[in-house]
Amino acid sequence: ENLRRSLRTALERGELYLEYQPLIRPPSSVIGFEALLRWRHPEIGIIPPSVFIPIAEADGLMDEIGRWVLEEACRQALTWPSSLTIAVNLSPAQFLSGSLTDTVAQIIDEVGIRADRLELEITETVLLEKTVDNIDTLNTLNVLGIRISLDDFGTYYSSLSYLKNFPFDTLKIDQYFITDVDTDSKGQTIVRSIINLAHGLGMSVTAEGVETWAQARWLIKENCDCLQGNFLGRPLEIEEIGDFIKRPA
Ligand code: G
Ligand code: G
Ligand code: MN
Ligand code: NA
Repeated sequence: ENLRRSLRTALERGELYLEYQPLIRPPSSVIGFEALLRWRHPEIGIIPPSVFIPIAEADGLMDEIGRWVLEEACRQALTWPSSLTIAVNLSPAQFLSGSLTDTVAQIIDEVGIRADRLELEITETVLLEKTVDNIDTLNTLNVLGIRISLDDFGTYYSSLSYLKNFPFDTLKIDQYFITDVDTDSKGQTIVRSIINLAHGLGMSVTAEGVETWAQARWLIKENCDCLQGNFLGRPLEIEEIGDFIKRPA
């Protein structure tokens, strides 16, 4: 309740900021970063998004915060080499707001970033309702040249009909499946199938939460297109990005 009140002013006080986690094409090229929202609370310290995003959504603040995230991430990406992409997570409220495509089009225009450098990540939960509208939204974004990733794939209500009906460019396999992918044979069968399915549908695959060399090696062997996780690069502060990009591959 205290948090709720201070979240209302967090944005204007500059307490929200973004970290950037590298997306790696095996074996080691940086192809872009995923923006991850953080809140530096003056008394409590750093509060993770899993704590404050639900509050922001419940209080109707997520549209404004989400807009700020998009603009901030795009401005930041403009300072990087132009081959690098920027991935931004969308909250369900943002996706369902009805104004998302206008907002995104306006921001990329204002910031002056190429649309194909922007990737929007959505989770399956937003697809459960208003399906026809959702397909329209995704198609419009696609026509603009923006790429769409299905985040946290494999958990929740994963439905194969989403893959048939929605225009995703990338499928991000949830960390849940990656944790023991080097040792668990059932999990391996599932991940291998997801990779083949995605490739068959013309999508690329990103593995999330890669924490060990053994996991990375297995995924590379199975033709996973992109790896993300603390083993390859933890979320970075803005000032750390330059060095990370320049590091020897
Ligand atoms: O960074 P971390 O692992 O704490 O993120 C936890 C969750 O918060 C993840 O599900 C992530 O997708 C989500 N998240 C991080 N940044 C943003 C953001 O800018 N907007 C939205 N809607 N979700 C975010
Ligand atoms: O839901 P989404 O995939 O957007 O959330 C990504 C979250 O996963 C971020 O909060 C990020 O901090 C976290 N994360 C990224 N890499 C790793 C990792 O290797 N291990 C763990 N445990 N979490 C990670
Ligand atoms: Mn994500
Ligand atoms: Na995820």
